[in-house]
Amino acid sequence: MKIVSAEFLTSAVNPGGYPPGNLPEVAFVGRSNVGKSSLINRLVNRKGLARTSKTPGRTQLINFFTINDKFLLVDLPGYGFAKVPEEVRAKWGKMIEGYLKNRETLKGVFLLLDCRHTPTSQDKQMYQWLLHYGVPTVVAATKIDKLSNNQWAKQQGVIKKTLPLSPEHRLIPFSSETGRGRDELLGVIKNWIHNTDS
Ligand SMILES: Nc1nc2c(ncn2[C@@H]2O[C@H](COP(=O)(O)OP(=O)(O)OP(=O)(O)O)[C@@H](O)[C@H]2O)c(=O)[nH]1
Ligand SMILES: [Mg+2]
Repeated sequence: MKIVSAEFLTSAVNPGGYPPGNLPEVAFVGRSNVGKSSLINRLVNRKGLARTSKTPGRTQLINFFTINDKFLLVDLPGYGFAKVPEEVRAKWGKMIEGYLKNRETLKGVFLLLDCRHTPTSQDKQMYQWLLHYGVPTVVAATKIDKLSNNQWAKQQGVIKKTLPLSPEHRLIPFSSETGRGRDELLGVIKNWIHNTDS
């Protein structure tokens, strides 16, 4: 799939602020700092489109981007950031869950995990939640440029076992630094927005 245009559409906190649901949508979830916004920028090859930061907790709203005037990519706040006050975290949790549960045009979700880390209880919970609600899901391991092939060979076993990853689900290594995994993710998106299996 060729990306010919990518534009910021709007930000929202709750359903009242979502854009009209007239295009298919794909969303990205994962811990704060896992690389959601960077991944979106790399997918569309536009560095500053989604705001990124070294400090976790950068993305605090649901951000919608229009791609090729055909579909939307949705950047969600991250979960699990300890430095955010409890009530703010609860608000973000509600924001994320409310979006995932109620958005009718949502065609699929990428759950992002840092390739170097063992999935946390919140990662596991998010994965189970997506399975429970039957949301088409693909897991991607971010920052793959930080591991050697050998390290990744070991670490992917840990991730698969800890989550635990369902046999029908893929685990795609991705790097927003090198672009590894980009074509695979675009292929998944293409399938989702055309409503076929992935
Ligand atoms: N080496 C490397 N660094 C990455 C990669 N992806 C993201 N980063 C870095 O990780 C940090 C966090 O990236 P973001 O894209 O802002 O992460 P996020 O998941 O959107 O974070 P929140 O908005 O806080 O939830 C930044 O310093 C990025 O430069 C990657 O593939 N490789
Ligand atoms: Mg972000």
